[in-house]
Amino acid sequence: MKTQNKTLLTSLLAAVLLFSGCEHLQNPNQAEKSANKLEATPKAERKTLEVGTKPESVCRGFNGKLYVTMIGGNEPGDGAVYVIDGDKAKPFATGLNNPKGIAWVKGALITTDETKVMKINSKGKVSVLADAKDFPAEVEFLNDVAAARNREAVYVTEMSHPKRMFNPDGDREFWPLNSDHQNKLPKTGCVYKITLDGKVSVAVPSGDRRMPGPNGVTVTGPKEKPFLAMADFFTGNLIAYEDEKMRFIAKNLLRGADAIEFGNGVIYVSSWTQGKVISYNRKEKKSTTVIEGLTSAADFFFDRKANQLIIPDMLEGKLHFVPLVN
Ligand SMILES: [Ca+2]
Repeated sequence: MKTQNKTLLTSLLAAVLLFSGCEHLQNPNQAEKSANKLEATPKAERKTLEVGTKPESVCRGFNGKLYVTMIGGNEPGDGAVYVIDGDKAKPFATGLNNPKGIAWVKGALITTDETKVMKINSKGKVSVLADAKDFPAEVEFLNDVAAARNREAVYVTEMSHPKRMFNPDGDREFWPLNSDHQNKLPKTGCVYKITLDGKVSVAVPSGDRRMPGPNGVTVTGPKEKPFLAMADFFTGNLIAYEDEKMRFIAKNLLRGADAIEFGNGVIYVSSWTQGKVISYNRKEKKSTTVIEGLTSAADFFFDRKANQLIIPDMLEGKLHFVPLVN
């Protein structure tokens, strides 16, 4: 039993992803009526695509296509980035370990891979953008990647290790909020900024109890004054960081929080442990379910042009295309 739980936990660790800031890259093809075709369309359709073992994050990249990080199994080098071509998912870049967040910037896809950040060119060639030693503090579990608005840098979350957040005897069961276990979390979660020539700096510092384990990060706010917003995996808090200050957007909104995206006057948030995606109306302080009943809703892509979410269900090996109603 314990072994099974450990296996689940291992899957979990591998899984936690985030939002990727690829929103301005739409290049939708013709409206496609067939339920099994994959191109983003102006008229989005609800559909599901089987992609392989442990898809974690998705974004739009080269040639307007969708690119998906695939954690794969536990063997070193069995992780990959797949490209969605028609209704097939095919290897695009291989030899990764456990890639998680992905975002598209100028001339490259950027993905986290455990304690490294990798850069992938248009041919699928992988190089190291930032190695563990390039960070100003120890990194354990790099997760989400969001592109800066000028697409010349990325923001990457260091979630700190999720193994400390779960009861090892449970099935993806978090320790209770405000428990001793929460108090013992190391508060090393933070967000880094990495330029496309590999310079690493702290974008959101660690040490705040409200954000022990940031999973998702996104760039939001007005054009002249953008700021970062994070979804905390352990607490379910949504946090903004602006003018060097952290503040709540929502407290304990959705534990297991993974992706976070702003749009349509709401905030979309997924939960990896709860297998659901919600939209949160901040003015009304009201959550509405977008989709539920998944096993592990990971780092979805908000396809603004087609007004749909593309949600990896990591443990089921699927991508769900979910049109938005508003
Ligand atoms: Ca792997």
